[in-house]
Parts: sequence; structure tokens; C-alpha cells
Amino acid sequence: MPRANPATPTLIGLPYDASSSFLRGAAAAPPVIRQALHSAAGNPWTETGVDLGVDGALADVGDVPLAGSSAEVRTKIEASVRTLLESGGRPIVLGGDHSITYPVIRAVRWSHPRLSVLHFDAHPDLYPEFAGDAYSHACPFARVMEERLADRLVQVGIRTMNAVQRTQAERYGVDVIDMRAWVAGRRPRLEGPTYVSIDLDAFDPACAPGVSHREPGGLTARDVLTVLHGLEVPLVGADVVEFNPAQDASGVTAALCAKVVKELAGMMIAAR
Ligand SMILES: [Mn+2]
Repeated sequence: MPRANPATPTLIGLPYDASSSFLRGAAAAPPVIRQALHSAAGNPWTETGVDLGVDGALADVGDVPLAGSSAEVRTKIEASVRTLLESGGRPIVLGGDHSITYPVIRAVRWSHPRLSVLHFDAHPDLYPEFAGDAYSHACPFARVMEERLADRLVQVGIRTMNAVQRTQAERYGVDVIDMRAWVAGRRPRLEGPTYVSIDLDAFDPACAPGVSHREPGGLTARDVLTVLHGLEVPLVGADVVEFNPAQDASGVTAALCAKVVKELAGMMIAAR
């Protein structure tokens, strides 16, 4: 792969949803997000003034074929993202369910001895295990924190905290900005190279109905975009996960995924 542009934001699709606990469907998301991203309904400029339509501004290595056991899938994901990083790409991962984030962050951590993670979600995803599966989409941030893959984890949009996950958040020193704290005015503060993980159910289901776990009372599209635009740290990778096209009759969630991908890419380019 050519390295003309260091740290080119690069789409990589991970069509995997076998670690979902409720509805399947997120595996179908990557091509639907690409279609919305390249739709003639919009133009390729970001709100921050970056033209993603310029040749080479935004790369795309396609979808990674993910068959086999969940352990085999995690190995394949980590290797694929590591290959992308080694070739000079900066990953924007199109999920897939949230279980993919753990092997992705393993790969990113390999090239970033300092790493913060900014995580938007309705759910903390900190269960030690869920329904007997330590690699369920309900668990990725427990694995990330117990392996010390992130120096700091900041969660925004949380509104499903329970006793088990609160204990986990305390154990790992997670900075949880739940929706009540968000409304009271708390905002994330990041330092150093940062990875952003965006679960679409962080948004209020009114603006993102196409998810497997609809949880009312969430963030608006503008809330999340404002945080992304305000980042003053190097954005070294990102994922957009848990979009379930089967739940998205209007296509509005696909449009939101594309919007978020565009603005993430724009922030990566502005900062390099
Ligand atoms: Mn979630």
C-alpha cells in the first residue's frame, strides 16, 4: 500500500455480530454506511472545512472476511488493523457489534504506548462476562482495562448503569459521564493520543433508531459532533459500531453513521 500521505484515515469494515446478546444485524452495516457516505444527497466536505473528495484524502481497504470461532475472529481483526497501521493508515472501523473494539484497541495500543479512549455509548460495556461469554459485546471495555490497553477510559452517554458495572467502573478508574452528568454540564477532557469508539445507541433513538438496543434519553447528533470537533488531541483511530440496518427503516441512522465517519476523518486530517 502506498504511504504518500502519513496517517491517512482509512475505512476498514468488520462485518461481525456473532457476539451480540440480543438482536443480530450489525454485521450488515459496513456497506450500508459506505453507501450513505458516498450518497449524492450530500457533498464530501466536513463541517471543519476538509474536502474528503480529494484523491487520497480518505482511503478504504474494504471489509475483512470474518469467519470461524470468536477467538479466530479476534485474531483476524487484530492482525488486520495492525497491518493497516503498519502501512500508514489511520483506522476508522465500521462495525459490527461492539465486541470488535477489544481486538481493534489491542492493535492500536501496539503502536501507542500512551493511549486514551473516548467511548460514546448508552451502556458501559464493562461486564466481567455476559451470559457466559467474556468476549460478548457487553464486555469489551472490561477486557481493555484489565489488559491495561488504555491509560484512561472516558465514557459519555451512559444511561444503563447497574451495580455490577458500577463496581467494574470503580475498579478500573473509568471516568463515566452518564446522561445526568452530561445534562448537568460535565464534558470529557482528553490528553494525548486518543481512540474514539462510538456505539450508535449513545444517540437518542429518536435520531438513531437503527440499533439493537434502543435506550431513550440519549445524546443528540449535535452533542456528539460538538465533542468530536472540540478534540484537541491526536485522534489515532476510531470505530462506529452497533448500527443495525434491519432496525433502520428510514435510513436516518445510516446517514448519521456517515456523518460521524466524515467528521472523524476530518479531525484526523486536521490534526496530522
Ligand atoms: Mn451500547
